[in-house]
Amino acid sequence: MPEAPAAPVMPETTFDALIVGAGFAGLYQLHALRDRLGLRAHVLEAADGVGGTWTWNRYPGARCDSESHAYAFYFSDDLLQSWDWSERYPQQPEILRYLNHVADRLDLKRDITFGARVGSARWDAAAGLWRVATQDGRRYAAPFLVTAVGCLSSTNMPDIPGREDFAGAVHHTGEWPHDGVDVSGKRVAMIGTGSTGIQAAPVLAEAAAHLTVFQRTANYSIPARNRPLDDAFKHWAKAHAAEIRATMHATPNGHPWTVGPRSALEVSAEEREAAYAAAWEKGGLALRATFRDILTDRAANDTAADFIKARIREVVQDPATAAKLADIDHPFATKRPPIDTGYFETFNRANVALADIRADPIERITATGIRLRSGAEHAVDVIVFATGFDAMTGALLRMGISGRDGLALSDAWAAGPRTQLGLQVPGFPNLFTITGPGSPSVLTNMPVAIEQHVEWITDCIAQLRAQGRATIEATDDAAEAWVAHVNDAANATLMPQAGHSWYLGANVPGKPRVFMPYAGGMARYRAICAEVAAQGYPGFVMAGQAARVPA
Ligand code: NA7
Repeated sequence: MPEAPAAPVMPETTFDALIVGAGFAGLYQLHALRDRLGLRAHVLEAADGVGGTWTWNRYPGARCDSESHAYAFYFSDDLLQSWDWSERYPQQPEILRYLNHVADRLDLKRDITFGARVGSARWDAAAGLWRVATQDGRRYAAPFLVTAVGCLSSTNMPDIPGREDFAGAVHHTGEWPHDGVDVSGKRVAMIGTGSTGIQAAPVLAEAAAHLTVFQRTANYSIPARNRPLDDAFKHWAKAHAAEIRATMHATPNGHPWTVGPRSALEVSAEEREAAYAAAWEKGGLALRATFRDILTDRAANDTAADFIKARIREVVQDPATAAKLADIDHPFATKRPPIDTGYFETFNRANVALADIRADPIERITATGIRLRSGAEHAVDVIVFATGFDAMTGALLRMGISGRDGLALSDAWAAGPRTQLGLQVPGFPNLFTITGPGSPSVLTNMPVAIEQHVEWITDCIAQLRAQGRATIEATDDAAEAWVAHVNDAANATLMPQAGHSWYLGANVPGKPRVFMPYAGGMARYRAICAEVAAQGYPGFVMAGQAARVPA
């Protein structure tokens, strides 16, 4: 038989640095490497536009839980002064507009290739280059590879039997169709009650004929108290940008508020109740910062948990539904605490039902809907999977990264991610992971974490070049010590007590159970990273020869 003609090999384009992803992280990294260091930097982005997670998460009600004036770049006064947010919490389309504004203002799009999903990235030690190929065969090379792929970008689609039999439409919230989904007049099943499901349910309920929320784990949620921002606030935020930035840099979660100095247990019951009631009225994530020990002391946490459960029982009129929604099995804020706009109130609507799939699990999907173990059938037209992500490692492991001696990242991380500071992986020279596992990332207001990583990486590459070195790589010992420290930091909190959280990888079958984000706080982490740089990068090895470039 004649041999099939070999597929044509595409020419390789070489840059000084390749960046994967054009969300917050990739955009700032491109700007920093190109416009501060003068590198020929280039971004590969799978989507057809900038936006990262906000390109894909277009589900009804998609909104950021960080307050808009804090969910922005603070490295540039021009960007701060040239943008106005319209609401307390930004909606997905507005965030996309903001990121396009950033990309246009900094003239970034000319150095981004869209529609380029990375399929492999291989360290070529002889050439000192990362050789990167997109899934459709385009080839690139660069000495530096920076991943800016986000922590929550690889969707978790549960393998429920019978999905292919379903005659209706199936959508995951994290891959929502760009032109929307019309649920009017339809019966909708929504599986999942994390931040996403809690945002989507009220909006789906408004539009659909009927909504059934399938709850495996009951969840806390705090009212967002979203509202339009008035001019006075907009002026205040711009005039006080430096103070807001300083607060976000000083506080553990990178949000524009500080943690209350008192213990929840040192005040009277009345005072505590009043403090929680004030935080509930104000709305938003700051409730978890009412007292300093909510995340570290179980008895203190119980006071916050009991307060929220009492509010759920107050809001939800049907006592049986209220009992299921308030039957929460983990301490408050040990899983990502959602904030909502009318979530619990939604269950007072005549067209909304709650299915407790902890008590009666889903057995299979049928042609007409969802069948539970008891035999109960829910006939629906649309199934919405609000089932989250293969968080923090999923997107990195999907990229086919291999380092020195062909070491696959999936093998290096077989027992869980190992990094030095969440920034580098031993065996993978010149690879930097923005908001990688082992960094504060998802436990913080993301743009704050991203700015710190981008600036550290940029300074590090500048130092390397100034010293005439070609490569930098984390040492094995440093990664070992950092993983131990990440574990210690998690164990100093109550967070590992939520055994089914995605912080631990527990939501994805077969994923190693390792607490992935750094729970020691953004301010402490920032100080550690700064100290490492000031000390000449202990825990990293700089090697090889390159032309010296003044820093
Ligand atoms: P989350 O927080 O991972 O929530 C996913 C939800 O889906 C959660 O309620 C899960 O229940 C549920 N789930 C997951 N798999 C299943 C299966 N197989 N069957 C039933 N229910 C399931 O994802 P989100 O998208 O809501 O939020 C992710 C982050 O995005 C969020 O924290 C913000 O940072 C933005 P479980 O609790 O595992 O029992």
